[in-house]
Amino acid sequence: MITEKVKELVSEIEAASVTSKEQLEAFRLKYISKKGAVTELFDGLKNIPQEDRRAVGQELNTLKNLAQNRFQEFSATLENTETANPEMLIDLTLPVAPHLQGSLHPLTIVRRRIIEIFERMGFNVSYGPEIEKDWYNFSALNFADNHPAREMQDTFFISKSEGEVKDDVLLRTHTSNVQVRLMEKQKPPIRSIMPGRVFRNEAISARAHCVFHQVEGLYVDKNVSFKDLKDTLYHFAKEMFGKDSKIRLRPSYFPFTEPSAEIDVTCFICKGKGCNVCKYSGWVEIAGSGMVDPNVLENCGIDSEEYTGFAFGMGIERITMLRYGINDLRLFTENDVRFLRQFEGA
Ligand code: 2U9
Repeated sequence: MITEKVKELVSEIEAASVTSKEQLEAFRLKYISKKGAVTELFDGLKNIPQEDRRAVGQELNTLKNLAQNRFQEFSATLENTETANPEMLIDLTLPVAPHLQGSLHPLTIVRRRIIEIFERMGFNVSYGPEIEKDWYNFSALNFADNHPAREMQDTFFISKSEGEVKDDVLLRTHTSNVQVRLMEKQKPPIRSIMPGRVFRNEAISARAHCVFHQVEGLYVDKNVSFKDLKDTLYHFAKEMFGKDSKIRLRPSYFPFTEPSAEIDVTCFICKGKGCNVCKYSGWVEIAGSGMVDPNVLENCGIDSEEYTGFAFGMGIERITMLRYGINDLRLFTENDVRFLRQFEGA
């Protein structure tokens, strides 16, 4: 009787399969635990006649070993499959790791905004080379032969000629080379802005850098007037710095424009009351500008009797520093993430 029960259990245990912790525990309870089937059979051993007890005891021991070995096998396989399958180890109830979003560089944010404002006024965007010939950077723009910008201490030269003929090659000191190239190949009307990188031979400090960014602009057509220049820059200032902004023009001098003017905007930090950004004047300088000198138009193949034009130029670093209250130019190139992260979502 007991031998039949043992045979039954042996085939049951051999056929058993366990694929989860719950099934493993059920197996343990059913066969191995103090109240399990094997223990129950051992308890019945005392009712077996003395002469058979030894043989049955051996059968029961074999059964007990089988149950324990199967239990060990099952728990080893379960452990292996759990570690081999990493998904089993992921705690799906944990909060998700924060998703770090990159941010645009502040100079990119401001350059894009400047472009957007002028595009809405009908300007397109033009680009040109950073390595340039003397003609496009200086001579066409009316720079005198002895102008200080042509000296080594102000401009990075790639090659410099010794004699009369100016065939110097240099890193452009402004994006005005793009205007010259544009006028050479396109008849007016021309209404374009020129964003780009420019180079000057300066020692790096909080206020100066040897590489910086400009946006220049040019509008050439019949009857373009100084009023058009004023209206355009007034609209730009309102869009860029707030609708209550006012502008003022101060007389200035550039070789390529006549008359020339510096453009100031009412300080958008203190609203004109006076603060350390505007040095207690209520105004901050944002651009230079003027009517394109007739000599420059002629140098670029445009009839100065028929056409007039205005031009302007601004430093993107300067506008960005004003807008975000940044006090050191070097922050733009150091790539310190503590600085850059402040522009997330801007
Ligand atoms: C052509 C004709 C005229 C471009 C101009 C300025 C005034 C100017 C400075 C602002 C700050 C450069 O970044 S900065 O240092 N620029 O003041 N630029 S008018 O006039 C031109 C350009 C090209 C053919």
